[in-house]
Amino acid sequence: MVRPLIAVLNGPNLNMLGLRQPEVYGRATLDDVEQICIQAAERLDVAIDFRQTNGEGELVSWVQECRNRARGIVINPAAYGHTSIALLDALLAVDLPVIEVHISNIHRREEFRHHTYCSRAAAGVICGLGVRGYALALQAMTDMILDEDDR
Ligand code: CA2
Repeated sequence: MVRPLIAVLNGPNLNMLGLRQPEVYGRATLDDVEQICIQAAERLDVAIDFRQTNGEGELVSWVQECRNRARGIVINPAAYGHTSIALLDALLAVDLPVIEVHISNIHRREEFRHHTYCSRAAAGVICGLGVRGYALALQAMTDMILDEDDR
């Protein structure tokens, strides 16, 4: 059986993880996050495509590319979550289940981080649980795909 593909997309500045602001984002690097996702995917028997970009347009294109390719999208949109209607439109148009992840608890932070456009397109949002939020999102997405296949 072909393993279902889940796209794990990361937005701007997440390539800096672990290098600065460990008090906010912890000490794990983006490579560590990828390893966490690879291990979770092996355990869950799904395939992942893990990517990061600093470009809004590239992130929008990656979401579009998921159509007819992936079964779901786990996305940490980073700051584009707070600003990008283009990203929201892409997530709404792609017609796939979306789970939004934030490493930090955006609701305990500055007011401008409390709202994310992406949340309107998301089946669920995980924030404040550190990088383990990615593994939890993959678990939830796998459950959602299995539920869909059962129907
Ligand atoms: O908590 C999250 O995962 C965020 O999506 C991270 C974004 C931030 O804009 C969101 O409000 C919440 C920032 C990612 C940048 O991460 C850095 C890590 C280390 C040093 C500098 C930036």
